[in-house]
Amino acid sequence: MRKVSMLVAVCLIFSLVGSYIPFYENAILKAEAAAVNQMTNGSFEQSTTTTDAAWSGVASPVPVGWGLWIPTGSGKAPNKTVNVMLDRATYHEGSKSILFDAFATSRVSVNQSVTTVTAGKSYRLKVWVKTENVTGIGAYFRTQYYNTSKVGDGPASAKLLGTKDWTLQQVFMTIPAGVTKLVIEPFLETGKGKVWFDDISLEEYNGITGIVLDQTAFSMAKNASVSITPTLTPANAADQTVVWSSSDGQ
Ligand SMILES: [Ca+2]
Repeated sequence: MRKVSMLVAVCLIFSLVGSYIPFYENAILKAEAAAVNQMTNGSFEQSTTTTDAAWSGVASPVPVGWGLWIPTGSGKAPNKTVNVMLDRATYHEGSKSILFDAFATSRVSVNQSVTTVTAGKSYRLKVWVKTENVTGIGAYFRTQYYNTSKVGDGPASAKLLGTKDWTLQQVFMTIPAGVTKLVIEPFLETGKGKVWFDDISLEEYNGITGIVLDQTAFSMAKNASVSITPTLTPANAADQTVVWSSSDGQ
């Protein structure tokens, strides 16, 4: 009997469309659209000249609500390789963004801890990014879960290289049990060039944030059957519809 290999693809319906939406789900979507942004100064519009230790050596003003991280040996004075500043000429919204200008290879991030997240709830993190001549590993953002100490890594965005106009990068997450703090870190990882971040929002999200299959590769005989079980996160999501498709109908 001929053996066939099958690729299994799973598509999730992240949004419902048009007239198929019952009135109560429409109400949920509207409520979601009005969700509260959990970030402080995700717009980088608020600045202060009262800097904390993290910003020492950086010309003020600096953004309210944000810390700065430059590891020793990668851009810290006196061997400075990067300038971090509010940029009033380039922004996605309002009149400012945060700019990392790495004139030599740097590792650098700004960071914010959000303590209003709730374990078991799901969130969508949206970040606008612009790059100019970025080399190295790239510009992205990462997230980390904490309670009194680090619990683990949350989702991270794709890494951008080269020159790209404002691009929306977003991730979805369900806060693990025991986590009381989410750290959000726009990042330039071991590279050169300019990267801007702006218009960052973290909002509650009602949809699926993850899917894992109990098996992802197998061989089967033609006309045989096999069961694949998806596990969705969060487990109590209201809409658990999974759409299956095949790249080979034979
Ligand atoms: Ca802005």
